Amino acid sequence: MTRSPSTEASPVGVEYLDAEALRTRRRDAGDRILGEVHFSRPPGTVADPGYPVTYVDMPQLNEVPLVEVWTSDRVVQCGTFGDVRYAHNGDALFAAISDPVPVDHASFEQRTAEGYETLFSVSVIEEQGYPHLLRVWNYFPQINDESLGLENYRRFCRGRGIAFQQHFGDAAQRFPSASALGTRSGQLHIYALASREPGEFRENPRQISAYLYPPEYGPRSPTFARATLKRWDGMENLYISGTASIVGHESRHPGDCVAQLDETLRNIVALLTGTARDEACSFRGLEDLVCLKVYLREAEFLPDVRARLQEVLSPHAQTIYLQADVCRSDLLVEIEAVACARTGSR
Ligand code: 3EB
Repeated sequence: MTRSPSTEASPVGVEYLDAEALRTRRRDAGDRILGEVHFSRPPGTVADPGYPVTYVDMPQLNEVPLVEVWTSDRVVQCGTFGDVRYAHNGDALFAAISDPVPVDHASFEQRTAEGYETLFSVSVIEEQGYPHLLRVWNYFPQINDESLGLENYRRFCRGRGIAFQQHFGDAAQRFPSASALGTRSGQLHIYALASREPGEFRENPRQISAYLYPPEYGPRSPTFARATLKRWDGMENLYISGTASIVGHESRHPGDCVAQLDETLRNIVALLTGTARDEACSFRGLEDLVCLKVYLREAEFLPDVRARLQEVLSPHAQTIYLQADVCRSDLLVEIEAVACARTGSR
């Protein structure tokens, strides 16, 4: 079996590092890190490395905990604007913002909108020269609880939707790929990858576009694409949104985590093969996934899910398993991934 291409050689890469590998990386190449995301509580006070570091209170189920590290092939420049921290390298910008607003507070929607507006603001994304928002992550507590008569995820979608409408108008074709998951506690965290040159936003032929979901899923449809294709030099990267057991707009296989996993994998295969066909890319299937985050509603699903994934993934794929609330209460598993293929390798 040939080793799947790594994202490391690209202007922007992602790797999941254990504590020791992260220490080494920070020491030897800390000036080529765009950002870190830790899935655990903050480890007390640590020296500020300059680039964005986000601590998400989401239990990690791996025996050896891993940190999500976004890397650059050259020295990055770091900055702050308002509450946003960012790092950029000429091709891409990584930015993160955290807001301590309580989710059940009346201002949560407004604060979500403001968080996005700060991220979008001229000074961060545009003045620095990275107008193309490629991929966004959203994490906050109590995602399936109701506050002020509406589920918090749906309130989040309203706030985010307002910010997108102000920034993009109704141009759904500019929505980035995304994930939105529930944490155990803590702040509203939003982090994002943007670029100087555009990517291609992809939809899934098996699913209705999220921004066209009918109103039964909330007063404002979620504003995200199913995946973003970005070519960095000779590498094709597909940033796949959080993907779950949804066909059309309906959740499938209630109560059956393994059946939901298989439906999710069919959705991911459809994204990969559809993108390969329409964009003349080299993706073949699940073997092209290099980094995955697998969100499980219950830790007890881990053995079955891990066993099934080991059958279908490349042995070189890296996987972080997290216990998290998925944003529809009937969904038990959700997977986000990065696929990578060398251009012309098919
Ligand atoms: C879905 O397909 C499942 O609101 O940003 C997946 C990825 C989901 C991103 C978001 C929601 C989001 O609708 C949920």
